[in-house]
Amino acid sequence: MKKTKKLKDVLKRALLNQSLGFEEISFLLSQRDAGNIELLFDAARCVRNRFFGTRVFLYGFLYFNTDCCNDCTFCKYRTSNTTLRRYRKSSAEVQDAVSAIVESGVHLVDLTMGEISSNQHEAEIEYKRLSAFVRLVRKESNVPVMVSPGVVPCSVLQELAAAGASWYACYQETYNRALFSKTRIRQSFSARVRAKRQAQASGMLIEEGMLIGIGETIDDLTENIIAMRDLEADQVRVMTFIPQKGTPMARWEPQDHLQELITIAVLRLAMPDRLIPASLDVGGLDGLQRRLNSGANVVTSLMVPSQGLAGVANQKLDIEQARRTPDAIRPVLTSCGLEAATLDEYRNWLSIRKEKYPAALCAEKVA
Ligand code: SAM
Ligand code: MD0
Ligand code: SF4
Repeated sequence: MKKTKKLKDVLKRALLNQSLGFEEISFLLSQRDAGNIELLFDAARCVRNRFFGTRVFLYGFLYFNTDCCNDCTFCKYRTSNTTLRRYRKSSAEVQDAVSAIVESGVHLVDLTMGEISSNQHEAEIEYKRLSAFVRLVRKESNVPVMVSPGVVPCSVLQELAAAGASWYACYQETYNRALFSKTRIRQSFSARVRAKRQAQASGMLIEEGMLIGIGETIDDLTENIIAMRDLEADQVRVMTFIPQKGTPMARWEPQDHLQELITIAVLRLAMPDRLIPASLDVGGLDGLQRRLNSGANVVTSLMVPSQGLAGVANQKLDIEQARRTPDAIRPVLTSCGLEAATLDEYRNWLSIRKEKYPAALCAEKVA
């Protein structure tokens, strides 16, 4: 009873647009009672609707090169996983895939690849290809572009921004340095943060993200949310870790996704005006409604069938069945009282957000 009273007080503060501190965020993340969790979701939906109305943005996902030099313990695409069939799509294949995903009606194309070791000739070729793909999407459509190449040199970020990329996505996964070193093994924590700041300074918006179920505590999740807010990330995501065959974490207990839903709601209350994804890559079409009902306002990892492209957390789930397309998700949006935005509405949101945080101001943040 006392807990419900405290919960109502914290939710009231969030609904009044007051900033939540560490203790409040951690208290919200710890909710376990079904009735209290519903109160949390109600508040998150209310805040989302206040900032975004009934409109949802749709992101297409295009994983064009699944080679990777890194060895993240949670990821199927880690370099040590030799059981995997990898692909590197040709320019012609990427062109076809871009046309198909743009035609399906998405508001953004997310060009994703594994990380390439930085001082190789190969890397230069792949970065040039990525810039060319950004230019291709911009030339052939009005659709904004996100790039997800992992950590890349500052000059590459500048080139991607010049090519017309609006977004740089790079997920820290955790702000607990020890847990980072255990999972993103042999990678630099600070280089990953720095890349995001450099992207901001180059004029791109940034997406930050965290994983649930990799050995973190509630305090770690709280720190993640505060770090995302301090970074002024424009889009903030949380995904449940899905165990992958052929990796060191293959036998980890699969999670029930409830902590992800709670965390989506808390992200919404802590950062009301940010974009928050419901990823089809984690829970497929069946998992979409509950993610939207937790306060998400973007659907990510939309893909069209017959392109020979893979997802990340789930390589195949729902793709060839055409259950990850704008048409397939529309009834779910309707059932949540939501609808797809227009492309103009999305472009407007982007330009307003970019004006608020001009690159010149962000440049001061680069260490
Ligand atoms: N290679 C780039 C990088 O790591 O930044 C971009 C693509 S990477 C595959 C995109 C994200 O997928 C990772 O940052 C991680 O959050 C997520 N991911 C990878 N493996 C996952 C898994 N098994 N379950 C859930 N999410 C996963
Ligand atoms: C997603 N599978 O949206 C994609 C991916 C990378 N920027 C995004 C994790 O869920
Ligand atoms: Fe490579 Fe990204 Fe997977 Fe890590 S998460 S192994 S960097 S593809």
